[in-house]
Amino acid sequence: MEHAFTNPEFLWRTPQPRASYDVVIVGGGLHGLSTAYYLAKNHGIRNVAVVERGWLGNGNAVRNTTVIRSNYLRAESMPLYDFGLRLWEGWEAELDYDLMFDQRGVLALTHTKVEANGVKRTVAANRLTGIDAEWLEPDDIKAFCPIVNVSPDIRYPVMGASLQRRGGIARHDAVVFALARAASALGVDLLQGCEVTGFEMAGNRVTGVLTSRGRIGAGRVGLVGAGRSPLLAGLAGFSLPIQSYPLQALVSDIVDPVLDCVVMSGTLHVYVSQAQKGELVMGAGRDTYHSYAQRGSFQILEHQIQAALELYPIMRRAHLLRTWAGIVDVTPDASPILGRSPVDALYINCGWGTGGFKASPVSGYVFAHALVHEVPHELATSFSLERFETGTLVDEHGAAGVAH
Ligand code: FAD
Ligand code: PYC
Repeated sequence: MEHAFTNPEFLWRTPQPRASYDVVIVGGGLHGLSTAYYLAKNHGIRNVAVVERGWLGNGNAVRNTTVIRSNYLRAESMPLYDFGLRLWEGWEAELDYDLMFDQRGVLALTHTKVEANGVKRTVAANRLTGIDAEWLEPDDIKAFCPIVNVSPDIRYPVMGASLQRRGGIARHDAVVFALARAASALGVDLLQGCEVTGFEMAGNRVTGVLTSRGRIGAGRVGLVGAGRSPLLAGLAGFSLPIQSYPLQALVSDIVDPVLDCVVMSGTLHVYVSQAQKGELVMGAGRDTYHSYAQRGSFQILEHQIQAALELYPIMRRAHLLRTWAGIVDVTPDASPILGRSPVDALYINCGWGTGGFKASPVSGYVFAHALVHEVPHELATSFSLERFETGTLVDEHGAAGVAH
């Protein structure tokens, strides 16, 4: 199996754009690359371009903290995310790449009775759907993850946790490399430094994209721009029920192995895992103001570190190495939007918000299906844009993992 950082051969094709493509995907993050890969692999559609304003994977793709799990609450979401987790379970072999996918278990701590009841409900819903989920009492948590402070004397004592043992982490930049290589090998053109600045229309139908590298004709267009989706929709003349916020994270310096699972606390706004290299990777709730700037506010960082020191006293000895942020696209129900847009031949894949890394495989899988068949994949029928008119929302705030 090849490894991203020992193999110097990343020769994905960066050609001049062709005059036109069957499908143009706007956005070269994980979901855009995954869509292109599945268009070529599952549907034999190879006359495809991924059009990226910067370099592949410059956005959320490599800014996220790589938590993978499928323990969502709603009947509409669980099959989608769990199919995604099953794709992860086969992806290293399929892409022939070491993604450092590691099913080390994801704990979600609770700190109030209300929160504990909610998480127990999710555990029950997961089990009824065939998704692995367990409820742990504080002593079990201590045994599973010794660095968690389960003392009843802290500000927000731990009242129990859900555990998904199949959950875990992967290496995000390796996933970008692997998908880019696989898509390129199947004939997809990966056009970097190619910003979409407008759309060419014939009536209500999109016929091409206007870019910083010229006009590119398109049979169909898929918008996969994560935090910038509202701007892209605006260029096409419609609006999306999405708000863009910074979401930040940090890493410590490299320390000895102290943590071999992922621990999340939605109430205290902190979650942590330890990268294979040794850094403690730590995230927070999202920032409370809108922005397209890829940096977060200091006050969030301060609360995140306070919470971490309370929950994991051992972290007093760690040093902060680096902080960063990405721009996440948040919908009113914390669920994605997948499928048709108000413009003919223009499809949208966005709104994964704070939780789209785990969905990288399934997002591309179902969106490629929609682009080819012009109807949603059966796993995605509940995630259309129309739900915001009909009111059939899929509220996943409780399972989002980070505070909204
Ligand atoms: P992006 O990588 O942002 O891709 C969008 C691309 O579109 C960008 O490359 C951008 O340059 C391009 N683009 C935009 N406008 C244009 C244009 N006009 N022309 C051409 N290209 C354009 N999810 C989890 O499941 N688990 C986690 O632990 C997790 N942690 C996170 C932590 C942080 C700090 C952040 C910021 C996010 C986190 N997420 C997590 C969410 C996850 O990263 C995103 O939901 C997911 O990466 C979004 O899909 P993407 O990779 O395609 O997005
Ligand atoms: O969706 O599991 C998640 C997540 C963890 C951190 C950010 N998002």
